[in-house]
Amino acid sequence: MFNPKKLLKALIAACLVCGSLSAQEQGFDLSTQRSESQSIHTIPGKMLDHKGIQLNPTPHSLKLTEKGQLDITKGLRLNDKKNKFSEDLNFIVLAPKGVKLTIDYGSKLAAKHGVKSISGAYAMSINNKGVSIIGYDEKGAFYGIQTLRQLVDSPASAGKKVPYLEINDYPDLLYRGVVEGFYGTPWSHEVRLSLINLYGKFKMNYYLYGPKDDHYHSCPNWRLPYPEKEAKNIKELVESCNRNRVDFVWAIHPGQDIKWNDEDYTNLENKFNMMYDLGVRSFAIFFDDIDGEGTNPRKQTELLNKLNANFVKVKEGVKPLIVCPTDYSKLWANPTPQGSLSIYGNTLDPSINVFWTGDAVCSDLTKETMDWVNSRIKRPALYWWNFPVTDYVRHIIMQGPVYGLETTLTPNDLCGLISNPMEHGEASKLALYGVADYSWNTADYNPIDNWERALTELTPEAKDAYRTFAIHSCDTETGYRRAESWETQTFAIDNYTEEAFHALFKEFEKIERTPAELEEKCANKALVSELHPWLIEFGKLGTRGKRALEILKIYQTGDHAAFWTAYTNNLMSEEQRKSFNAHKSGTMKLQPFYENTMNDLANEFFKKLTGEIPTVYKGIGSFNSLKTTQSNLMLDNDSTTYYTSGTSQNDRSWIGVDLGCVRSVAEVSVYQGRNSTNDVDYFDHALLEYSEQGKDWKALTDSLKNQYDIQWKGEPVKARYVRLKKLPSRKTNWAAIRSFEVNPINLSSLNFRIEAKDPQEALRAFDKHPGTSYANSGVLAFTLPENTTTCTLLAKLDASKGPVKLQQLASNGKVLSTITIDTPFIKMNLVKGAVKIAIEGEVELFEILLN
Ligand code: LOG
Repeated sequence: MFNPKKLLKALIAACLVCGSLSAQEQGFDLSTQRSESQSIHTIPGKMLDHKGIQLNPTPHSLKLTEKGQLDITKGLRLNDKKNKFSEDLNFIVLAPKGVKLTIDYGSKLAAKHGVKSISGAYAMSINNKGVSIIGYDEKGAFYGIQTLRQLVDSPASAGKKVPYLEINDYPDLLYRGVVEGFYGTPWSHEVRLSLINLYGKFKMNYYLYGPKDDHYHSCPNWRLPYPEKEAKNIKELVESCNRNRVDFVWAIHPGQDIKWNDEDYTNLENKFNMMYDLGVRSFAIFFDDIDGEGTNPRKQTELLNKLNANFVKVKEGVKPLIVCPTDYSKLWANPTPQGSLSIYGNTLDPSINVFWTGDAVCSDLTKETMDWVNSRIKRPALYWWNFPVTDYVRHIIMQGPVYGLETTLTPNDLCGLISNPMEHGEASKLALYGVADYSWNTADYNPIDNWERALTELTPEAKDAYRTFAIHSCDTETGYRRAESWETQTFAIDNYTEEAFHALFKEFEKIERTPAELEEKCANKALVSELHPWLIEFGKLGTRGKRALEILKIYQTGDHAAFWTAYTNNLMSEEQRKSFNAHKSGTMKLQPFYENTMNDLANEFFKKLTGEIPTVYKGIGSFNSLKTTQSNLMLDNDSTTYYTSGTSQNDRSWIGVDLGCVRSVAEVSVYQGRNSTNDVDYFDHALLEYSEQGKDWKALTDSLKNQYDIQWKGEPVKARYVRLKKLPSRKTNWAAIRSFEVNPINLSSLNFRIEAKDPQEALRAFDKHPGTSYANSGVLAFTLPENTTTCTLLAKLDASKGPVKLQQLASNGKVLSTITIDTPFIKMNLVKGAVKIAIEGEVELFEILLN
């Protein structure tokens, strides 16, 4: 679990040693602090029929009035009363003889037209007299224009005939937008500009600039002016924001090395002045993810109030200040009246807005969490939503619906919703489309409908392909969990209908085709290039999923050789796994289906051949994540990989294995932690236990204190389950296990001898676990136990690596028979007098079965 103190110490240490390391290189362990909650909620909402009118955000009131359409084929005659919008109308043809388009704003006028007295509110009517847009203020009129833009582009306005209607609309939340606040490569200038246009189009009004890896925003250069090129770019961003009626908020992140003295105060004010001169009129100070002096809340509020009085309130046109406190999440915020949030509440100028990320770093927006923080900071907080950010799971691309935001909230609960997106700006647009909708019209927010509309809006020419990719690319697997593949039904090999089989087969086929289709059709090439590495892996997932289904059918024909050949051909190589792990999709259902199907088939096959239950164990225990394929990481005979709980341990925690059947257990070893030397994620007070039924547990050891690696050997006991149970202790870290071994086989326990380059490794070919294998090169020889009559090889051949020879030898070393192995599945009868077998050549051996 996240221990801010410890992590931050590491961070500061790294900063001191390495000088100008980027934030992402400073050893800040993002993955451990962002996965507090592992529960996955279903996605509310359903697709609606919008009758060809595609508007985002959803207007508060839209009435199709009398039947009729305004013909705009001859263009529109602009009556721009305040002369402010001529540059915002490039989507229509302006013509002196066209139909009338009146745009005006002002509080009195607005009141007369029933427009709410809220910045951004507007009314629009389209009737036989033309189009009229009345804004409460300039922003309102601009938003009316955005609605008109979408209306004109909607299918309902085909042939340039816009339906007659009345819209009365206004934003619910004051602040709607985006914080570029992630660790990792900051967005490119082009992506930023493209996103700013999107904010304007969808009525978002805040863009906070605060990429952690911009050194002039953060440590070490926050005191210095931007170099010329960067300064010019920022100026351009401000201009683009102004055109889009978006407030460009420049954020500073000085807390890592700030000194609470006059010099640094002046440095800060100077920097603000430099930014002011570039056109910036909104400012934020981020005190997140820091340690040491900088976290002092009294000093923070003093500084903020001083800046507020001397700069914000004094300089022409500067908007209210925003702060991200160090206690930005309930996970570690001090709840007491002495805590920093209460200090903020009591001393911070009421005009200053305060960020809050919720109960955890990445978490749902609820009334409960807002009440909790608001009662302390004494104002409605500004919600910093860590979605769809993926800086803590960079192998993931989050394309799922925007949900987890309570729709009963009002401006009394929060003053705004600001999303922290992915470093992939184009791929984040899908989520921002939802953020815009929710923050504008909270009560009507419909997650599924919004997501469907977003896909159509963003990739109209390639919606199906983008949708197929997106629906299977939502979850973080171990972080802020999101529903994924919700339309796909997977199954176990012994429990499915033909219908489910065919539906899944079709889905995998579709997945296989998706990369080519999206790359070919999608007009947004910048999006395609961000998605590209994921698309490559996605296509491969489609292929191996489809093959897994085909292999299931082959298995049922009973053709052993055909099955084993197809099975081994569909296994992922180490390299394939590496590239999949770097760009994952389908982590919730599809890849687990592939893994489970392949494993189950291999296990069934082993049972069929031997009549024995394979020594394939399953992870069990009190943590939900044990039910996922993640738990295999402690059972894979590889102590460099580990299972991690993803949630805190408590006094009811335990982690164990199910041995598949009652076995005679004589040896257990458990290697705790994420590494072999010094991790904190382990049970520091624990007990090793076993059970036949999984109900009554008996101790195998005494209680173990501070024992990182645990080994037990003794009189065999009968058990199907073995577990490590936590005993009372104050530790609340996550728990990690590198290896949980029961009855590890070793050379001395065999009733035959093995000769190989690495005999210990070669045991994998005899471990009765068809999922493990030994990569033989050179000669592997083994003696035959008495009365052995057949030998079956489950192998995988690689023709490019040369021939593989198998010889049967007599006790005097004489070769009795030689064959060349040319199929991966071989069952052969032993020659009379054979006492030993020698296999020579490069071959991967999964199991050698002697009968
Ligand atoms: C950082 C943020 C990062 C996010 C997700 C805040 C206020 N700050 O835990 O820069 O992108 O988590 O990893 C953060 O959320 N800290």
